[in-house]
Amino acid sequence: MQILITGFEPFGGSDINSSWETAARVGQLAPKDVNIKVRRLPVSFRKAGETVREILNESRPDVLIMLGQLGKGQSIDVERIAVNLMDSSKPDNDGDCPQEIPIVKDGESAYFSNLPVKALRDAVLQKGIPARVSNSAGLYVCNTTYYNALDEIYRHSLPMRAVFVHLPKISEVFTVDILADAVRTIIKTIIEQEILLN
Ligand code: PCA
Repeated sequence: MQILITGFEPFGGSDINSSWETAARVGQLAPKDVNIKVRRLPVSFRKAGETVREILNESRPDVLIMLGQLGKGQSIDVERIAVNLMDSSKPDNDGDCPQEIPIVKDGESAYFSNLPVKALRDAVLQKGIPARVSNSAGLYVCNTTYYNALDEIYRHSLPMRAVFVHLPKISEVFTVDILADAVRTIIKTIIEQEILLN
């Protein structure tokens, strides 16, 4: 099974992003029979779509797990929905700050993850790690990237499952090891449930 994990470069003046640190850590220790590829994405509204679509078409994973950092997050947030809107009060890494602009002109308003988000949350909770299902990934670059990925999958009926997971910042409570453990748990749950399309 091919799994692609994405994380983001640092943004907002920070020199570290928990999503990339976690992706890199999970990539080092793949469960048996699983091939994990890891890619780092730019925090850029303009490049988000092209980058994620290129990566998907190049590596054609069975499962795509996208990670992002949520500064004020206090749990592992399994994102259910991506919406077709970019709106921000803070600039991305290119200095862009879009105001209520659709990601894809005339595209679907929103897409749901095609993975069972509650089952993934429950598995993380069972590990004793705080987790929840979130119904909004925000309107910043994470949502834009998630929407582009799901748009590519649904529009072209790709045999691919995808979910976005927001992680808290790295701290004494949420160490990289704990965040990596949560993501490995999500991977194991997807495999165990045999919820792949083929
Ligand atoms: N978090 C931002 C973008 C990159 C990241 O790690 C977000 O939540 O949109």
